[in-house]
Formats: sequence, C-alpha cells, structure tokens
Amino acid sequence: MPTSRRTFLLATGAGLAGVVALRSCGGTDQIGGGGDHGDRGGGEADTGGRVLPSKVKVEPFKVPLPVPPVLRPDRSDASSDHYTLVQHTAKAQIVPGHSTEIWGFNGTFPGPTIESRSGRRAVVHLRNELPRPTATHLHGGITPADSDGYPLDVVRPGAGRDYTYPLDQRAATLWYHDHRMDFTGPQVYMGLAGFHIVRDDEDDALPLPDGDREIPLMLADRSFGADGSLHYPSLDPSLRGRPGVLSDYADGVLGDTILVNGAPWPFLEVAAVRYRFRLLNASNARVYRLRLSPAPAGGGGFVQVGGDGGFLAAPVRHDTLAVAPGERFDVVIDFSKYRVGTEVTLANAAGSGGTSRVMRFRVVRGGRDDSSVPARLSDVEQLSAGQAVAHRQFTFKRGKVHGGHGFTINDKAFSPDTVLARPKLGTVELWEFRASATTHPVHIHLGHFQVLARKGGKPGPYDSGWKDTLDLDQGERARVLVRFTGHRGRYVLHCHNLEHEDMAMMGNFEVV
Ligand SMILES: [Cu+2]
Repeated sequence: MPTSRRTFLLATGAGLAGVVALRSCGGTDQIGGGGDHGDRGGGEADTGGRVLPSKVKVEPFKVPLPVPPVLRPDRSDASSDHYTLVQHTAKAQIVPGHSTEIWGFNGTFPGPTIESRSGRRAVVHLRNELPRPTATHLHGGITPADSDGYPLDVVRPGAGRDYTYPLDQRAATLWYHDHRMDFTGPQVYMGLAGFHIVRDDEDDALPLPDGDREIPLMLADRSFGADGSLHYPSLDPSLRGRPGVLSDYADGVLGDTILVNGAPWPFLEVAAVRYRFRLLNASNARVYRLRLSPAPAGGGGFVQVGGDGGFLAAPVRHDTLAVAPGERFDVVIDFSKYRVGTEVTLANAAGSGGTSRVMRFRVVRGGRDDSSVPARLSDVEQLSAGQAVAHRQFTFKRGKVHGGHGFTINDKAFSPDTVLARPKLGTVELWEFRASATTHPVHIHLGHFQVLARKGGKPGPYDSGWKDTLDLDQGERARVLVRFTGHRGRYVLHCHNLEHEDMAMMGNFEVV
C-alpha cells in the first residue's frame, strides 16, 4: 500500500505539519467514500481535534485479528458466576517489533470477554494492582448504584472490591471499562476495556452465525511513541493532579492507528459464508462511518440485528454504519456475496489516510452455511411518548470549568453534589438532548432508551431498538424515551467522548 507508507512518512517526519498533510491527502487516499457521507457531517474534524501523529510506522493488514479469550468463572453456584479481574500493567505486542506497556484487566487489551446468562448474577472480584485508582463501569448494565462504577467510587492501588451484576436484562453486547473521575480518557486509552456479552434463550434460538463465526470487534484508535509506547497528550502524564489534555486535543484525542481487538489494522481469513460481528467503538473520541470496500453486489452489506440494548425487532440493512464512542452494533456480513480470493476492507468513510481503513477480511475458502437472518428477530416493546411522566432537557456545550476550557451539561460542570434529575423508579421519561458546536455521544447509565425524534423529525438510520448511547451531531436535537428500571440510587449521564467527560461533561441523576 504505497499510499499508507506516504501517509506515515508525512506523519512521522513533520510533526504537526505532517498532520495537516495527512488530512489534506485524505481525498485521494480514501476508501469507499461518497454515498451518504454528507448526512451527518462525517470527517474527523467534528469528532475531535487533531489527529495525534505516531512516531512508528505500522503496515496495515499484516497481523491476524486476535479474539479476546473468554474468562472462566472461578466458581459457579445455582444463581451466580464468580470471576476475578486483576488490573495491572503488562507488556503487549501491538506494534510489530516493539513492546508496549498497557494497563489491562488481567494484563490484556482488550480485557478477557465475560459471557453471562441473562438473569444469572455475575460477581467480579476486582483487584487494582495499577499505580492509580480505578472505577469500573459495566456499560449497558442494569446495575445497582453501588456496583455501577460511579466515578468517585474508586478502588485504590493495592485494594480490591466486588462488583455485583444482576444482569436481569436482555441478551446484548455490554462492555466494561474504567470510569475514574477526571482520568477516564487516559486510563481507557492505556487499555482498561473489555467485552461483557449477555446471552439468553432468544439469542440461542435464532439461526444466526455462531461459534467461531460470531466475533466481537473492539475498535479503538491509538498513537504510539518511537519506542512503541502508547502516546496520550495528558496535561499531567502522572494522572495524579490536573486532568485534561493539551489544548490542541481538547475536543477529543484521535489516534492515527486503528486497532481492532488491540491489533493494528488486522486481517481475518473468512469462508464465503455469513459471520456475526459485535462491533464496539471503544475509541475515546473517534466516530467511524464503516463501509465494506468493495461493497457486495446489491449493497446493504451490514445487516444489523442488534444495537446497544440487544436484538432489534427486525434486521436493518446498511451500506454505511456510523458508530460513535460507546455504541455497539451487532451485524451479520454475508461473505458468500464475494468470490473466493476477494479482499474486503472494512473502511472508515469518516477517516482520512490511515484512519480511512479499519481491518481487512480475506475470503479464502468456500463453506457450508446453515445460518440465516430471520425477518423477525425479537419482540421489542415500543415505548410511546404518552408513557412519559416527565420531560427534561439537557444541553451539551462548551463552558468554563474550574476557570479554564471545559464542557458542560445545562451550563454545569460535573459536581458530585449537583443532581440534574430525579426520575421515579419504574417510569418512562422523555429526555431531549441538544448539542452545540461539536458532536457528543450521550450515554445514560442504568436507563435504556428508544429514540423518538431527531431534529424534530424521524429517528435516524442507526437509532433502531433499545440504546444506551446516542450520537448527537453538531447543533442537533434529539428526543428519547428512557426507562428507569431495576434500581434506585445515584447514576451519571455523560458525554462518551472521554476527553469531554474528563473535562466535566457529566451530570448526576438519582432514581427515587
Ligand atoms: Cu461531548
């Protein structure tokens, strides 16, 4: 790929000038652009600030896709499975020829995948052997407040605690990640993230691809120093004092290297049959617009069967999949639409240069396929606006935080003492979100929601089903119906652009 080599020389040789060059050459380097690119702004500029240049060169599509191992329970009883996760530093092979220090759950990035059964309790015995405090949140979990990983509810270095997850919820792709107050961005960037998949009888009964043809894909962009170290532009790299990042990156840190399951631009050899991929955007700030290049004949290469909160009622076909930080898309790709020998790039129409691609599928053999995607997937209860017992509005915009630049919700910087809403347990509320100048992926803890409207009109193409994270475009307004179920207590809603979150774009709500 001569274009990628040129891109990396520019990025490596010329510092910030290289970044400008990298972005301006995107037009010629782009894979699979065009189409509906324009409808949500696209581009990297609106998802964060500058791309942080790496000092090492990585060839794309040279390393095989790793799949995180499934964690075995220490023990199981009639109602619960018990797991141990130890957070510690480790050396990882990410950039070929280098060893990279990461912070990992059980020393890996991504952490091991936990697989749970709906209705069975998972108890995670967590120990923090890292040099800094952590707080672990199960994203998408309907979890009691004291196990939700509240940002100030930290586990100090050398300490441990149990997190209890009832998992009284539908089958879905959840993920666990660090949520430490003021330092979530750098700590997730160092590797503190993993999948937690919940399964149920409905999932088992569907004829979707399974076994080694059901694969989780964690997308995360990173940049590397000359020694292969993870490079993050912290104001205080010790992660002790002042939170936040250098001002060039204050809108969000964008890496120039796309990792999938911790490997840079990996490849996966596939048979010409259907595969199910659980896509997760675990990036700090990057929004992807995924496409298949070449697109399959007839289009609609991504058949979405699920979202953040589990199965959709019926599959939705997409040519392009916009995935904001925190969001999950459960999709089926049918490689029988390609001739054996085809190389299919998972491209990113919102990127440029190296970030315009994500990974590559090599269709290397034929195969028998008895899987299918049925026209009906699940009974999804449809909420209606009439059920809402309260209407609330939340505006996400820039603002003064501790006398400097930051981000606010309803003009307030995060404070543990300020409660923005007190919804009643068991009710549905209508929440309206507004974004000012930049995009904000809005995430609500505990409460799953359905999108009612965007810009005063219909929900968007990626809004189907139950969600917990919503991509708000610049200046956009969206209304969701959110259900507060399961547990009372104090939770947060926040922007899942982790740099915005660390710069105070978070608020409390208390379920009463
Ligand atoms: Cu934001």
